Amino acid sequence: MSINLRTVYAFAREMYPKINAEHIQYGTAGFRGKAEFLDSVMFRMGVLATLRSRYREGAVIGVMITASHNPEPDNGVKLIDPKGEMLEPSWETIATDLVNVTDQDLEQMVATIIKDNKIDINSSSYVYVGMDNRYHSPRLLKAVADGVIALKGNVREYGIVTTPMMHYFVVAANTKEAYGKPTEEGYYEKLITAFEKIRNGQLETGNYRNNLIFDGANGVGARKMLQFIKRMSNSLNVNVINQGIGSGKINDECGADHVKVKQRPPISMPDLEPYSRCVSVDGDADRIVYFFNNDSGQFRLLDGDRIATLIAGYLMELIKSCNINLRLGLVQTAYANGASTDYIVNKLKVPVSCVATGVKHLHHKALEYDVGVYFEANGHGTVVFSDHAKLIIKESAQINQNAKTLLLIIDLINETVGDAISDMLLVEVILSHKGWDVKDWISTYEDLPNQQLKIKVQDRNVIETTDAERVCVRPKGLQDEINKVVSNYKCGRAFVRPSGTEDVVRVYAEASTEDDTLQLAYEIGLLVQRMAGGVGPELTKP
Ligand code: G16
Repeated sequence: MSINLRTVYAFAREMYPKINAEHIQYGTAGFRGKAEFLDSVMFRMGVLATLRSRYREGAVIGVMITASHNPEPDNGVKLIDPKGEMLEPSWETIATDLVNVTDQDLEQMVATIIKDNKIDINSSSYVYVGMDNRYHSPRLLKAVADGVIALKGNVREYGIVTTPMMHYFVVAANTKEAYGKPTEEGYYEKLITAFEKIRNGQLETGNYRNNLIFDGANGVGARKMLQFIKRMSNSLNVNVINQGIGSGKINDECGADHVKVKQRPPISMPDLEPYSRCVSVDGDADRIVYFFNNDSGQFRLLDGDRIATLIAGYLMELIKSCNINLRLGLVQTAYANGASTDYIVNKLKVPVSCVATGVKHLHHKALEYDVGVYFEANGHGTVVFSDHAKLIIKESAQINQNAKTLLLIIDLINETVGDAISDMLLVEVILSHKGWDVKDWISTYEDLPNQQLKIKVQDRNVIETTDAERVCVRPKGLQDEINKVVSNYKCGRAFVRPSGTEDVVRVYAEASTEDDTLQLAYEIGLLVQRMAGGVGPELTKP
C-alpha cells in the first residue's frame, strides 16, 4: 500500500476546507459546536482515528458523531480508544493541534504526527463510525469516512446508533467477540439475555411495578429503546415518549439534561398516577435520570447520585452475601449532592473519590477499585469490574447463587462507558429485587436543594480551577469572593467552572433551603458576571 500525504491536503482543500479560524479545543467530550463549522473537524478526525489505529497496531478506533445533550443545531465528535475508553489525553492535544492548523499546513502536521509517534503508515487500520439522529450527522459522517479513506484505512459505518453502542462495538471487535458480537443485534442480545435471565419471569415484587415512562429526548435513545421493546419478551412495559417523530427537536424541553438542570418533567408527559416511574435519557443515550410526581403533584428527581448509591449499596450486599472480598469504591464529581456523599460515606461505608467533570476522569479513577461505581450527578456513569474481581466472582458462582446473579449483572452492564439503557435495566433489576418503588428509593436520604446556572462570558477559559474543580484559581480573587458569599448560607456550597461542551461558565450551588439555594446561585452568578467578563443578559433575581 502506498500512501501519499498529499491526498489528505487535496481532500481537505477540495471537499472539507477549514472555514472557521476560531481556535477550538478537544473538550470534556470531544469537539462540539455549530454543525455548519464542523466538516473540516470531522474530516481531520477521520484522519486522526486512522493514525491512532495504526499507532495501536491495527486495533479498532471508534468515532461517534454527536453533540449529546447540546441543542439540535450543534454537533460534535468523540474518539473511542481500543478498550472503549475515551481518547488518551496526550492524543487530545494532538487532536486539538490537528483541527486548528490551516489547510496549507495540514499535510506537514500529519507528517509530524506520524514521525513523532513512529507510526508505520503502511500498516492496517480500522475505524468504526456511528452517528446520532441530528439532520446534519450523515453529512458529517461522510467527512469522517473520507478522512479514513484519504489515508487508505478501513472504515465501517454503523449508521444511527447511541454513543454507548459505539463503545460496545469497539470493545467487542478488539476482544475478538469475547465482550459480545460487534453488531447492533449482538448488543441487544447481550443486554436482553442478561436482563431476562436475572428477571427469571418474576416481574412484580413488593412495591415494584413493571411499568415505566421513557423520555427519549427526540434522540437516538428513543429509537433504540423501541428496538429493545420489540426484542424483549414483555419483561418490562416501557412507554416511549419524545420519540423524535414530528416537530420535536432533540433535547428541546426534554431529555436528561433538561430534567436534571431545570428540575422539571419533559414535555409530552401523559397523565400519570402519582409515583409512576419515569426516566429521561439524553440525545445520544449515555445519560439517564429517573423522576416522578408525588401525591401532591410535586416533581421529584432521582439523578445520577441516586443511581450510584442504589447500585453501590446493592452490589455491596451481593458481594458480602457471596463471602468474597472485593474492594468496592464510588467516584463522583463536585456536582454530587452533599447529602449523597454523606450517605455513601456514613451509611454505606463505601470509599468515595471526587474527580473533575467528564466520564473519562471518573472511568479512570474507578479502575483503581475491584468494583468501581462511577456516576456524575447528571446521570452519566457505569460500573467497572477488574479482571481479578471477575475471576473471583466466577469461581464463587460455581457454588453460590448470588455470585451467579452477579455474573449476569456484569453482562448487563456496559462497562465501556455510561449507557442509559443498560443503566436503566440495572436499576430495574435492583428495584425489583428489593421490591421497591420510587418512594422507597427516594427515602434513603434527603437531597440538599441545588441549583445550576449557565453564565455567558467573553472567554470562558479565563476561569481556571483546581482540586477536582471545587476551587477557582483564576481570575484572581474570585474564589475569596465565593467563599465570603457561601459562608452566609447554612450547608452552603458553590463552585464555578468553564463548560467543556458549551460556551458558558457553569455555576453550582446548594444550601439547606430552596430559597437560600436560589439566592446563593444568583449571588455567585453575579460574581462570575462581574469578575470573569460576563456578556449575557442580566440575571433574574430569584
Ligand atoms: C459530556 C460529558 C460528561 C459531562 C457533560 C457536561 O456529556 O461526557 O461527562 O458531564 O458533557 O460537561 P461540561 O460541564 O464540561 O459541559 P454529554 O452527555 O454531553 O456527552
